[in-house]
Amino acid sequence: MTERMTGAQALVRALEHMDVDTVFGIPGGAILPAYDPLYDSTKVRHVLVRHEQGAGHAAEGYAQATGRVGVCMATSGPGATNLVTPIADAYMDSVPIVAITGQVASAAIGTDAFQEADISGITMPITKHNFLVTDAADIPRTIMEAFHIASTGRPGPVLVDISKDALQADTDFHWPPTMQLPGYRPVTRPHSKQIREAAKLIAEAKRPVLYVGGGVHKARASAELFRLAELTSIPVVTTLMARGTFPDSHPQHMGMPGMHGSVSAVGALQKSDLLIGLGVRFDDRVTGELSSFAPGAKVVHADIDPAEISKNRHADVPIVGDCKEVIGDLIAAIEASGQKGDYSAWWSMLNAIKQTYPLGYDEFEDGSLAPQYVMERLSAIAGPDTYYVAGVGQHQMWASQFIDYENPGTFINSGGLGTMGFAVPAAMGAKMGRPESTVWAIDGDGCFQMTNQELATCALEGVPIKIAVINNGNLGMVRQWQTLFYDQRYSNTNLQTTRRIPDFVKLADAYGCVGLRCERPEDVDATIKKAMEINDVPVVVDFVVHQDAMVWPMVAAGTSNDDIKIARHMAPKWSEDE
Ligand SMILES: Cc1ncc(C[n+]2csc(CCOP(=O)(O)OP(=O)(O)O)c2C)c(N)n1
Ligand SMILES: [Mg+2]
Repeated sequence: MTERMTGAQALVRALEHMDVDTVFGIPGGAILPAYDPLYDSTKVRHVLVRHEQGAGHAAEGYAQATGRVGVCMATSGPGATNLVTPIADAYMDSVPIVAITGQVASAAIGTDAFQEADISGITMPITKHNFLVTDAADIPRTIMEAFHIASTGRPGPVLVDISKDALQADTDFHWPPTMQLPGYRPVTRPHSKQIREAAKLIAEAKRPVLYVGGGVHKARASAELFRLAELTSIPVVTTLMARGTFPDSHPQHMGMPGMHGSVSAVGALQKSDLLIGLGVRFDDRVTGELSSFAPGAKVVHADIDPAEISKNRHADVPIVGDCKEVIGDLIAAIEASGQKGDYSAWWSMLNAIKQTYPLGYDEFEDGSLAPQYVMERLSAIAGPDTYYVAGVGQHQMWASQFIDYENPGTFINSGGLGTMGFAVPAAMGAKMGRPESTVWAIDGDGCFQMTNQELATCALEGVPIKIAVINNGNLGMVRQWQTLFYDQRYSNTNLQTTRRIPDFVKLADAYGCVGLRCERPEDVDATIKKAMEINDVPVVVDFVVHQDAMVWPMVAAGTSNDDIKIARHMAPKWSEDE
């Protein structure tokens, strides 16, 4: 049935048909027509954020926690440009979001009109696709296409920029529209010949590793991964984007690889003779110096995005397909062949490395708090059913290293772009998507000061997230690099938070949240338990920690994984032996 309505009404109706229940945004002139029918929608809840960056990260957090498309909305010009960072973030981490922006009237486009910014031009390289809509009749179809593109194939952000006159014009609305995407057909079914090749290499290998990335959880393939791992007895490493995709407690789990990976995970990759890359992109933070990465390994690389395959490292067996299908087919091929590799020598080597070089950290003699201890206790008390959402910096790496992830998707963070300010709004979005779950943001004192205004949103909208501010008084990760590579010349990394500017407890209070402070190891458990008991308002815990805690192990940027250090000037034995 066709109904007569405005473009703005058609937009809201289309969002309702797409089952959107939450939109994060801020209104303004160009998008104002859309906010009027939104006011009446009983299906779509609009969450008024305090900064558009918060809207974008909230959409990402929502998407990551639910597997559905997150939606954010902003006006033209500065509203739209404030979305650029989260759009870039979603692009780097393949997060499905749809960003809807108002644009100046079509007749004014290109005239430097008030609040005009060419947001589709600006976001061209950081969106999976984007649209500029100037005809009301195109709105429903474009919205359907945007959701389809964002959520299928390799997920990613899609921008829909709609001119004000298109929102105001009358049009005929009917649903469903017919999508017109002739050139868009992501390949999900892997090629059977490639699967057989991969199965053959797996049977022949002596030192294989399952190198698991964010794509496996995005394909909802953790159960398949678990079966493949147990069927083959191959060790597993999970990247920063894949933490929880394979349980940390499993004996075959070697940890996280990369710049701050465990010696066992980095060692497994380096010494491997077969890397089975699943939904990974051989990121420089994992490979270190590319030319010396896993030098003896053949590579099977499966990804839904053909552009990733052989981008950084040549794939001997390229497999284009959805990881759920790829892994399922691999299992079938391995079972059919009846062959099983013999990895016993490999396992004795890996188990020895794992035993000799567990993750660890130093306590401080002055009785001050070690940030890693906070993570361990948070992990133990909040448990593996909690969603942990990290900011960017040292605290992010400790959150990855010292929290035990048992469930897929329970660690949400900004991996590719490394966006400070991600945690608070993303945690808000995650909590709105999963209201029944506990959501802990783990933030740095620097990151927290970038987006903590969304505490107001959380308090007013009834989103009781918990935030652990790991307050080391510094831009800690940058300070760590200054310690190691710039002669301890601490140029512009001291935030002077020790002077309590701002006082995070008072700030929490000002935002209608509960603020707690913890400065001594003996108070950590009681403070976390107290925070766990407060479920009606957001809680901010100011964990004042020692400024000199460092993230180890570390592979210095641009150097070889073989040169991993477990502490300053301390290399593990395995790299010296060979
Ligand atoms: C938006 C943005 N600006 C700058 C950086 C560079 N950067 C990476 S980590 C970091 C320090 C973060 O400080 P804090 O939030 O206190 O975390 P810590 O490392 O101390 O745990 C900085 C400045 C960044 N990643 N993102
Ligand atoms: Mg800090």
